[in-house]
Amino acid sequence: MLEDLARIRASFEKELREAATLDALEHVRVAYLGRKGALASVFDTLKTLPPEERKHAGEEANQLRRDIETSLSEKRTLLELTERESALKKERLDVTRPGVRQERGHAHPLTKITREIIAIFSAMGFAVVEGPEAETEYYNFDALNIPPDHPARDMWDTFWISDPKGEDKTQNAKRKTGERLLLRTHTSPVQIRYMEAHQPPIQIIAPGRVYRYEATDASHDIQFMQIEGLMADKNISVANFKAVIQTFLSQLFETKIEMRLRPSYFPFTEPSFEVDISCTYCRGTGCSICKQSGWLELMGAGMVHPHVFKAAGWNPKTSKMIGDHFAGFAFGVGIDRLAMMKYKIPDIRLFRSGDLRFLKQF
Ligand code: FA5
Repeated sequence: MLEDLARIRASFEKELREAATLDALEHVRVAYLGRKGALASVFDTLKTLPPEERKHAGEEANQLRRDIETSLSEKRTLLELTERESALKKERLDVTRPGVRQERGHAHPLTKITREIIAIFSAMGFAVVEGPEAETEYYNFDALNIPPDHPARDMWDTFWISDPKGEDKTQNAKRKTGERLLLRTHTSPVQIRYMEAHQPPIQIIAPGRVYRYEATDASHDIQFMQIEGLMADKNISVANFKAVIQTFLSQLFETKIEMRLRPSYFPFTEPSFEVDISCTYCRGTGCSICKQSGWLELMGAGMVHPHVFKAAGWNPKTSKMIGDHFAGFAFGVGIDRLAMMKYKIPDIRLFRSGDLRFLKQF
């Protein structure tokens, strides 16, 4: 019996040394202390021994069980520690490892150029004002000297929010002619709104979205941006307009830009002109953007028509300010066209395409 116990102790110590993981250790425990383990059979055999032999062998067997339990418990503590250490090593945080780069958004090219334009005009003393995009027929047309049935209305076909003939049965149908709503075709209505609320002299710009019902191509969209400009004071002339626009263009393009004034017609200015700049995309040789002409139409402009001053309540007969030599110039620049020229963008439709390959270039 005592020999059996010595053999069990020896083989236990060997297996204990070899157990390198907690799982392996558990196997050793079951093999020696389990219900069907080596010690269980020792205790079964003990029962069959004569009493004088049983006492001594029983003490030895119990001693062996205590020794096995102690050894298992010590080894378990040791293995738990090493396994925790190696798990920690695997999870180690490397603070020097480069992080995952977060993509940052940025301003749309039209927003970018609008901010630049505003900065240039602000430096020249122009205040920045805004008007509604859903505009009344009165401000978009009538007050700008374009009464109903005037042929000039054909120049700006738009999206009506209520039926232009007033035949719709909606709430808007109750509006009188002039009060019907449309998506503004230009920023010029802001001129009237501002003049109604302020006294001369004035010097403003009004940036914003405008809408037109027309066919699209590389330089025309149904939605685009304009900046309106208005300067009204004594002795204002076309010379002032040319100086302001030349300064503006050379600062925006950071070089002297070739421009030309062409006679034109707008009901709200007299005289009226179009301002073209030499196409920076093809350097004036002709391309799809400038329709092979070498010039790109950038803005409509002119000297404010007296009817417009009157519509805004600035009456030369009743106002001391609006007397002799009082005049104003106004202009409406296409911001998309400026951005196309500055950033060399071949198609205006790219601005609202939502194509990230395009937008990420700015
Ligand atoms: C007007 O809108 C006038 N309100 C401008 C004006 C203001 C004249 C003050 C006199 C006094 P016009 O329709 O020409 O004019 O448009 C002005 C500019 O908007 C054009 O020169 C062009 O740069 C831009 N533009 C016009 N139509 C489009 C379009 N479909 N897509 C992109 N830009 C356009």
